[in-house]
Amino acid sequence: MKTDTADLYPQKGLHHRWAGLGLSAAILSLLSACGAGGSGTLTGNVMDGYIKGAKICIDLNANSACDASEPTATTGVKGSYTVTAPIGTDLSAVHLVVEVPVGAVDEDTPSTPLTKAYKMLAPASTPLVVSPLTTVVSTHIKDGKTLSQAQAQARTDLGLPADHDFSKDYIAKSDSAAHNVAKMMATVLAEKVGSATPDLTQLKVALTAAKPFGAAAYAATDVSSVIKLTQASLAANYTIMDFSEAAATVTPFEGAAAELVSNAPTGATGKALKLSKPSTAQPWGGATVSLGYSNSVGTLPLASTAATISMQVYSPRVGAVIGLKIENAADSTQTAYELKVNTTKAGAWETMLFDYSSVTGFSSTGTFNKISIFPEFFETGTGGIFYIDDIKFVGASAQKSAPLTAPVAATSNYIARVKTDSEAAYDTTTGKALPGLYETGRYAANSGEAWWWGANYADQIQSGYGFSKTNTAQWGYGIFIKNGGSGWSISSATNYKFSLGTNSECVGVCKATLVLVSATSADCKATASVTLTGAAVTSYTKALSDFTVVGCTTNTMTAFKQLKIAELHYQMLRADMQFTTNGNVDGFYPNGLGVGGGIIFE
Ligand SMILES: [Ca+2]
Ligand SMILES: [Ca+2]
Repeated sequence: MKTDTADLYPQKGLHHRWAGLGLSAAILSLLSACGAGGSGTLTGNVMDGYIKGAKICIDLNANSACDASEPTATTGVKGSYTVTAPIGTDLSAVHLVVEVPVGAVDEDTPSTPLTKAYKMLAPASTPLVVSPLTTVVSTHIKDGKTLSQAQAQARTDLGLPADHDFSKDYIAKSDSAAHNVAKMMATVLAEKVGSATPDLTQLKVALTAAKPFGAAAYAATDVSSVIKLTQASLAANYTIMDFSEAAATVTPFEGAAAELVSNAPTGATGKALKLSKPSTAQPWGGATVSLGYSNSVGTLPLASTAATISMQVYSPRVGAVIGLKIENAADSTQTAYELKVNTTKAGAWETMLFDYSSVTGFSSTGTFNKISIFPEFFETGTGGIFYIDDIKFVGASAQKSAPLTAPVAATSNYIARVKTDSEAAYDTTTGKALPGLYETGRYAANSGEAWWWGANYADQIQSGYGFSKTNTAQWGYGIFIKNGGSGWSISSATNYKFSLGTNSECVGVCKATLVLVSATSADCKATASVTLTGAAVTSYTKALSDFTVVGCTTNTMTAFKQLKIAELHYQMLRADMQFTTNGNVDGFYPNGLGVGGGIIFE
């Protein structure tokens, strides 16, 4: 602040208020005599760190934005500013507004211009400092409090001491504790208010978001961890597991003990995980927590920019190492990632963040749907009791996919096993009964175009083979398998497995189109395609989530899976055939498609 300048604060109604705040004699000496009006020059510093390149104005029309008609300045070195109020302005009734643009420089981090815009306020009657902290004071004044009431409430909200003076430059005073709180609050303002014109509702939302972190920021020796917690609380998130789910299970391993309990220390919501590791346990003893088949949870939507998991942890001691591992529940050969974080509280809940983007070589590629927790990871177990609750994914609002489910059929995964008697038996359009209720057949717009039609191998049926390049009116051909009953249920399946053969000329070129026809309506179906990769009968797995649904009441795969499936089709469409290698002198090109082996939804 500039106590050495001859700045004037000559406003009506200011003297009694300022005197009431106990401002120093040095500041009071700056005041000129009050008149019944007159212009007022306001000067001070804008900060959380000093911010250069921000716009500041006197918000005469109280819309929390700087309008063209309002006295405006740009902050200079050390965030310094000077603006002059018009004659007659009642500074006790207006606020200063600071618009911090992208690219402004915070002298805390001078080499990294700010990447997020935000706004700050301060009562114009106390203009020496405009900071994230004064923004809270202004918020309370706008909400109906007097200046002194607002200052008292802001101290409480932000965990500041009772004697904190909002008009003192905390940087000049080397008050790093207050500076920490300001940094935290600036983070919240950037995230919750941003460049929008903040109305009272937005300001209060920001304040509410900041409240849980004020005291921790004030007490922190390194505020970066508090900032990270603040950012995590502001980011989109979803609950991976809170242990109250009906499907919640825990599987301890390597000597650790774990169970789900309803009597965790106050602060848990519903059930929580109770964990301990005796000295006899392996250093890597822990527990896998899950909601589905194969110890899975919903697949994490990991990305390079969103790879943080938060957990509520209740530790018996400070400095205990908590490990958290993420891996693929269905594929143990996929790379897994482990992180260790130390507890910072004893006998109290704390939020712990596990940011996998900090792991050297981290890649979000793959499926991560299994979580294991390690108390006293690679420490000698003390047998101390740990509690875990509310495991959340930070940075996305929904899981990528649901936890795994068990394979559909208990006795056999096969819903159809296609085995033919003779070629002739298939050379009809009405199909042929399979063992059980199933029926199979083939179709084409013009089977006369095919050179070879309806053959059979052992354990396999084949439909068309050679097709003419010139008959472009024809779309192709298909093979179907029908359920003779009410249909197959695929509601709990994730994948569709089947086996197709083709001729060698098609390998890597031709595609088969897959069609699932619902039992509800022949128009309601799901389609996908696969590139044929082997001439011999080759097994393929297609994720059901890769299908496109058309013609149904609700055209989503989630809804479609609730319908029963009446028919399975495998088609070779003309657009997906190869017309490069000629198969014979009659002008037919080999584009065969055979179905063999089992057909499985699991
Ligand atoms: Ca304005
Ligand atoms: Ca819980």
